Amino acid sequence: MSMTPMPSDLGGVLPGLLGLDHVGVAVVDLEAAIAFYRDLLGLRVVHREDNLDQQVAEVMLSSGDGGPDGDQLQLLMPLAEDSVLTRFLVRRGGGGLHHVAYAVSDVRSASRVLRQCGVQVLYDAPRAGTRGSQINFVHPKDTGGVLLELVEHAAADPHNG
Ligand code: V0V
Ligand code: CO
Repeated sequence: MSMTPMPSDLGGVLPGLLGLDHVGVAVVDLEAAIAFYRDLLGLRVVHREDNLDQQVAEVMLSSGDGGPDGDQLQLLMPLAEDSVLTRFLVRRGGGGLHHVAYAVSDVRSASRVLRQCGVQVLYDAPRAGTRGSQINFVHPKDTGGVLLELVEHAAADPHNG
């Protein structure tokens, strides 16, 4: 893992980091995965959505109310054969931990600061995430091998601050 030294004028602190938001798990069979986490573990489905930009079907589950203090699990199944998620599943030969998402108050400034620190942020501008959020990603090569998502929730989202 290559770690880029933080410029001292930035203090090494990402602005507006609010905390862990969700863990993304890639699955081949979405309904089977929902059955496991909902019916066996007792998590609640708090949201479902197809994200055509990311080419994924997505289900958010939580053991709490799905709010900022509750844990959230995001199950992801590809909607297209040439999607990044399909590549991930093929490469791994099945599902697995796909990404870890942190909530930030401002995804543009967080992305800018990381970029200034030499970190590979994937998109020039944020894209559409779940429930009207705006998202960006840090390449796994800069994070110790885990794809990292930055998510800024929509102001009107009642589930998240
Ligand atoms: C690939 N690699 C990963 C990985 N995907 N490592 C850890 N976690 C992952 N998820 C590694 C792979 O093992 C290779 O390592 C290297 O990266 C290049 O592999 P690749 O198959 O050529 O992968 P790429 O470069 O085609 O794609 C990797 C990136 C891609 C990260 C660029 O997955 C991407 O654009 N992700 C952002 C979009 C996304 O993931 N959307 C789905 C979630 P070696 O072999 O070189 O060591 S959507 C979502 O979360 C939403 C909507 C939401 O929360 O609201
Ligand atoms: Co996500």
